[in-house]
Amino acid sequence: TRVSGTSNGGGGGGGGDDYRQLVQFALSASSALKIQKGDITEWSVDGASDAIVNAANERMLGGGGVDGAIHRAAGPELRAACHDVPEVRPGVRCPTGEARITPAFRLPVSHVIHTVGPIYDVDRHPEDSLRSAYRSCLTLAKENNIMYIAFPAISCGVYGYPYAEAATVAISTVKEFAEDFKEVHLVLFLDELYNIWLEKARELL
Ligand code: AR6
Repeated sequence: TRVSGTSNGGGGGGGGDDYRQLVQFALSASSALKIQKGDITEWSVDGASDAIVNAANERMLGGGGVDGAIHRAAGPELRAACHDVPEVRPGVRCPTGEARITPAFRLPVSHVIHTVGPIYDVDRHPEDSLRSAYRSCLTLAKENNIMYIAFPAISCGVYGYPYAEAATVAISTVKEFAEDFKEVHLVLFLDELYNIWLEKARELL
């Protein structure tokens, strides 16, 4: 159910929502899924318990893509906080499909939830792993009383997950948590990805 084309939730730096092309779908009577273009490091909801998700790797000490952008914007304190996350085995702080939470430091949100999606061509069950990554983030967010959460397209960059298949996993998993959040945002950096995910949402919601 498409509810409307605009909203005042999320985003940073003021201005209207038009440039983000924000489209809103109802998940339940009191919650919405919002799809928009943009840079997730600028996303926040004023005065609310909010978090962004980082598409990290198992070491959890930064990297390229959205991970690099988040670490640059959060400042060196984020790397230190990640370093403090205990290793579950040598070099692994967050196994694929799991999630860990840290403060967000210089970012405008209160927390960063770090997750690790599958490397599409290497993982033997990429769909299960991707679903598990989304579920782990949403579960951890819920445990921390986060009401507003924004995801990037986990695994859709260097990890090579096909865009449409990833959208199906993301949207269907978010739907399972419809009652638990006020707003779930999908913040998509690339036009092509945004167009495909929006089409998928119209199909599934
Ligand atoms: N805001 C929102 N989305 C972004 C941003 C941004 N600022 N920057 C990039 N994206 P990727 P992965 C999009 O490669 O595939 C890292 O090195 C990007 O266009 O960041 O899960 C980690 O350390 C793409 O659509 O993550 C890991 O080693 C999406 O974010 C590895 O990459 C995800 O692309 C994880 O690979």
